[in-house]
Amino acid sequence: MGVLNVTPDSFSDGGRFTGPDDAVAQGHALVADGADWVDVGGESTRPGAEPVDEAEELRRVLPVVEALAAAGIRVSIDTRKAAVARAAVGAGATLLNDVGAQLGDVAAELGVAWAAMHAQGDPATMQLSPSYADVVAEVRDELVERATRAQAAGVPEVWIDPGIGFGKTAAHNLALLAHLDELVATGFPVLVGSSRKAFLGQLLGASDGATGPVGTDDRLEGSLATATWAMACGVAMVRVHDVRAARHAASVVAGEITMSSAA
Ligand code: PMM
Repeated sequence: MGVLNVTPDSFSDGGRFTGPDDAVAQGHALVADGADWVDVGGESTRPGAEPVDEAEELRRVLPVVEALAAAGIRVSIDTRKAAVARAAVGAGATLLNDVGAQLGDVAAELGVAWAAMHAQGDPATMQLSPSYADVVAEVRDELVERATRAQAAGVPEVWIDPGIGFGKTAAHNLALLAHLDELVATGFPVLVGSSRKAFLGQLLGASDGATGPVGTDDRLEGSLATATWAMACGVAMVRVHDVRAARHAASVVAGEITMSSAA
């Protein structure tokens, strides 16, 4: 799943694709690089981000969803708002990527796939004091409860996502990654988004012996390491900015050897 944020303020690609034409071109580029899905988002959910009003979010995402879906690309809509989800599905999106895990009923009503992502708190405050007694069990149990409810309500395809970085410390993120097998064992297809996230900046900075984190554009090794690990754990989809590199890693994990390359 390739990330396409049509926002001025996302932590990594914010401000790069604010005009519809640039964003649509980037969506095509993600697919050319090997993405199966393009995940279009119009509201930044980075820590401390301010909420965006519905009209503005619709203005950002709808032309992009419409153009990419019309070109036959599988589009997911990354939103926390039911009205944006409905309009995006009307424009051709077929997966609700729901970082609040609240839109299961909307997915059921619309008859589209739903990805329920775990978050503790809202983006504005979620990194202030994340707290769990047992992060792996709590995240798993909450996701299974919501996913089971959505399935019963008639959602045709339900994904679960541990929500790396959403109300989690670096230690919480690492614990969730270390125990991805527990999410896979639930039987729901698992989606993981670790690409370029802050905890990777911290780990890579420490690896360099630096006092601070490395910048968002310098986190490829950590993004690939975590994506590869996730795939090896049986995760069905990774949400990434660097699609070509992740696609390469996926082809190695899957052992996609053709006759010509096997020689
Ligand atoms: N992370 C972000 C946004 N949307 N959706 C899912 N399902 N999983 C994630 O981990 C996730 C997400 C934040 O990253 P971005 O600002 O690069 O989009």
